[in-house]
Amino acid sequence: MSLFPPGSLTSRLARFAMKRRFAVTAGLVALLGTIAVAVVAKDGGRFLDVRARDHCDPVTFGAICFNSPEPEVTLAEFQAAIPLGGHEDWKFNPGRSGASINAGGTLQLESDGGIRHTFTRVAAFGGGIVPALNVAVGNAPVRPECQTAQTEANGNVLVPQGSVQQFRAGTSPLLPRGTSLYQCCIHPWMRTQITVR
Ligand SMILES: [Cu+2]
Repeated sequence: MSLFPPGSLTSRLARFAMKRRFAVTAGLVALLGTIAVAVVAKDGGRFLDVRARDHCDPVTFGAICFNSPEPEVTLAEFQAAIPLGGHEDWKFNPGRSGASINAGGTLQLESDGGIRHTFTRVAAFGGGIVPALNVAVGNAPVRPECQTAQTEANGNVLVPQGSVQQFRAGTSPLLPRGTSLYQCCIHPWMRTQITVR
């Protein structure tokens, strides 16, 4: 993108072309999104780092994958893993065993991948909003929580590429006291649990 001087006609045309391409392929992003999340509790339980991870390869995934920190997994490899439970590089950190944080602490939710994900509090794990990817979880029915607007109030937030979001444990509707289950509504094998104590 630095090939053209900022503001030049060539630069503007290049940006326009990129935007058009993105719009055309945006629908595919949902099919191919990935999350990996890493969680580390620090400061005596007052801070929890949660990552949504993936390793999408932009060359084969196309425009739905960008700024991928580790572009190691091709679209074919990703697709081959769907019937086997979903690609293991698409995950939250902390993983399924989860983590805990003290009430009043800060959960930082960060994208660590090249595809968008959601971080959605669910009453039980289930399917997401992309039928083709629900094969990875035995075609489980779509979770109703995945069909709400993506807002903190709904406990259903989008994790765009490059994003960093913070939520207050015990106060945010996303993080009530007790143990909650979370999944990605695009890649439903991405699951974790967080306890607010
Ligand atoms: Cu995901």
